[in-house]
Amino acid sequence: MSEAWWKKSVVYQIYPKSFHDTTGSGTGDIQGIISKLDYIQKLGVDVIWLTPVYQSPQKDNGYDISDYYSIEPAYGTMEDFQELLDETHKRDMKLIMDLVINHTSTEHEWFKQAASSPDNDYRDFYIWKDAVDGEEPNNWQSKFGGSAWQFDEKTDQYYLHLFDRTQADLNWENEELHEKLFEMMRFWAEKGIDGFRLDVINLISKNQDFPNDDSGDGRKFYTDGPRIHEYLQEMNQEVFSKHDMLTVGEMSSTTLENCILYTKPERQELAMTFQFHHLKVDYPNGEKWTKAPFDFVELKKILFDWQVGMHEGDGWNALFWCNHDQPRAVSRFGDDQKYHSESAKMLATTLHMMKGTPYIYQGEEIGMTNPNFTALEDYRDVESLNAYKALQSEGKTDEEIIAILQQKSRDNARTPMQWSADEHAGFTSGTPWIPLADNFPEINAEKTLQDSNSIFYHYQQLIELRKKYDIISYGDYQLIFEEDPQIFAYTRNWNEEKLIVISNFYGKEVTVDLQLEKAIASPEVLLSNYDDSPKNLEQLNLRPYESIVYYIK
Ligand code: TEU
Repeated sequence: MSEAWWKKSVVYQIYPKSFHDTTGSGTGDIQGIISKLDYIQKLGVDVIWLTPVYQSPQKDNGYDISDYYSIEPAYGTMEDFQELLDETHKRDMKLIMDLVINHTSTEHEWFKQAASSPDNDYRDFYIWKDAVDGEEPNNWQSKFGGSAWQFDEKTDQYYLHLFDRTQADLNWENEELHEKLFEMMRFWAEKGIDGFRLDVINLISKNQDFPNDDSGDGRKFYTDGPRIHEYLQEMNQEVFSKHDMLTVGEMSSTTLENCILYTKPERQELAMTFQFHHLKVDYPNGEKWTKAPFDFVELKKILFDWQVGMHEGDGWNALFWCNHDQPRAVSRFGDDQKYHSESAKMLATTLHMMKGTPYIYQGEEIGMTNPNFTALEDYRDVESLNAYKALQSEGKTDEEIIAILQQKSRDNARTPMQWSADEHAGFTSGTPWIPLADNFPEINAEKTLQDSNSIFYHYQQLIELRKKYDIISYGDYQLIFEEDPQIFAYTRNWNEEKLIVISNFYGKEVTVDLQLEKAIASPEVLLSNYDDSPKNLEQLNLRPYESIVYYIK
């Protein structure tokens, strides 16, 4: 059986705005990425995912596209992009682009046309509704706060925006829109890119009755919506199937059942999916904007359900702890102070030994942390700024709100990449568009590369292991010590081989008895984050954040 290439791949996510600036503008650029390709190659990854670099007014850092066919001038030109693609390929890596087709910027030509008159040919590319009793057409809420409807005075109707009001939702009921979008996707595919990450792709099909949601914010009427599988199959037929692509769907509030359908090979929809349930374990009662610890046992349960469910259903997971919308993993689930290196490595091991395709978010490989900004002026993200206003209107003090943003803001992951101990961490010679975390003199790429024991080289080893041992890609998954409040442990089985991955998720020692495994004589230690990890599986004493991979054949 020939397996798809991306089942043995590891992906590195780049957020261009914060990666590397070569012009002194304070904003990263494409030439900056090219200048760091050797660094990325050294890590050993196979694929680079570039978050949006298309022309955009940047209200949501590129997720508001105003022209799908051109490169944002702040990042460079189409020639720069072609050079990036060629240089990536020269290094035997692949490049996937972000595709934002649930919405466009309101500065996109289609929207400008659509908003010019109710009779315009492009009107139906977007979702327009009359007021109901002088109010919004329904009670759906924007993911960034407030109503999902914006009134347009000129044409006396509302348009739908599930995100910012400058991100108008496209109307996927319109067949002509499909043609335009597929044509655009073919344009990029024909340039030679290797795949797409599809932004909130499971939100494109809306319930056409647009009902009020009596018990929520409306998401049940458009999440994994009525025609979503039909649309993805059409997209696959029209674009993906003609190229050997990695396609990863970003699935907002999705279900396991749907993700199996999205990724089961014979259905010909997508290669894999991102789901976010495991990253909501610090949202008590579903509430993001509150300061709260994470629920460890719940985290394990969710990952277990997805590991086992996708394995049994023949689906495929994208594995990740972080991206540009999430806080830094080491600050969130590890210890970004005393056990910085141990806990960053432990998190990496725990995730990379699971079944699926792992994603590394820029800076994760050096253990970048949340910046702990202390002033509102330091924040840039539209979602955080809206949350600030909402929390203020609930009566929270500035101090309380900053404490919440320090934990939850998307800006936590968006501070500039820490390249060196030089000024602005070597990110720019100008003024960075967003402040840096002030720990860059200690945490930076230059330093990490000089230390053979660093987090970077731990990631490098994890990637090498994936290449060497097929069991990591194909083995099954069994969680052990399910209810244990401190240990994250699982086994993988494949043919006659077995992996045991055991991690202490906390800063205090713990002893475990791997009773089940007593029969196993002498396992090989494939990887550990301490240089003298025990080989004896009975009465295993795990030090703070200790994490070990055992291999048995
Ligand atoms: O994210 C979708 C998404 O669901 C998150 O932004 C989430 O809503 C947010 O973190 C609220 O907690 C994608 C992109 O990754 C994100 O950067 C964009 O802002 C969003 O879509 C709109 O395009």
